[in-house]
Amino acid sequence: MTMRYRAYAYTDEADRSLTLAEDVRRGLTASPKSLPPKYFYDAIGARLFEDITRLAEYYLTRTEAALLDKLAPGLMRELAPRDIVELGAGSAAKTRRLLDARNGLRGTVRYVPVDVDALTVQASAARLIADYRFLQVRALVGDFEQHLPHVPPPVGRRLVLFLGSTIGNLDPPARHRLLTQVRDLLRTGDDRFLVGLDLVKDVKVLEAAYNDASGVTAEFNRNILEVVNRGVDADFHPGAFRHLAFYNEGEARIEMHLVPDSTQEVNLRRLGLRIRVSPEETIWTESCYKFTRGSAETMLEDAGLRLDRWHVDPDRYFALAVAAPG
Ligand code: AVJ
Repeated sequence: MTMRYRAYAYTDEADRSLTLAEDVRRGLTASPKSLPPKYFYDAIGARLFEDITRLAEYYLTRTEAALLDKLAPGLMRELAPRDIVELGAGSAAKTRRLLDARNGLRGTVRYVPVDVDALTVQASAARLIADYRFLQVRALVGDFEQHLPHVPPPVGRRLVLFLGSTIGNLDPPARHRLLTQVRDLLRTGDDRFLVGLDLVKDVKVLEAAYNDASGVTAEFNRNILEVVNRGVDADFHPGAFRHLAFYNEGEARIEMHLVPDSTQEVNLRRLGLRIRVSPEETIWTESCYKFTRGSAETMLEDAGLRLDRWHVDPDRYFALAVAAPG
């Protein structure tokens, strides 16, 4: 690929399977049992998530996309970033809405996608470089919860992106850790952080988004057991587990769980482990925290950031928050 592309890897397949083994052992020997949601996204899981984003009930992706389309020209003119760092960049589909709005502005922009999947990063970089003449890509193959300190110093005004309400998957301590590292990425008072936040709303709307009538989210949820079976040579029967997703009002989060229909004895051969999952138990697979302007301001301020702009869609379903160094 051209000089306009560089990639630096801080994790590889071996690392990831080791981390998976550790995460599975910790999660499935704890009470309640749990598995980290990052293991949803093998090839099948990534496709199922793409399907979820097209579901009528799952409003998040299209609501954020419409907001981005509306705001991008003003944001790119106002912020005119030279350096765009994106956490969990994936296929960079969302980023394109910002880059399209930059066409016509002068000068080069450096894009730093941070993603664990080297192939996804490389493929999206090739397409981006072909489509945007002003773009240079300096990829960071790594986990945004561990490797943000490896993000190179900015080459100009910086915009850090964290879209899709993926920040909602982090529990408060992990979220605070990440936000303080984002704070460190912002070097001057002109740098900004743009984060997508799904908002607290009618419980029926929230629960429908995670319990779609066609059962795609249920399949997406169960697929994590296939990832574990492959990763640690286990013998889970995903079909013996029921999908459960509900809104925990007190914690302002959707919780996704897997519930066994009957007691399941599971061998995790690579871990030398045998576990039992009884029907009174669940395996907690994901938390999706929901935000208000107040909770967003507090979490940003706690990390040394300041809420600078707050943009919501007409239904007040989703927000794009722009934060500045505090
Ligand atoms: C991609 C993490 C934002 O939390 O809504 C979709 C993942 N889980 N349906 C979310 C998800 C169940 C999604 N994020």
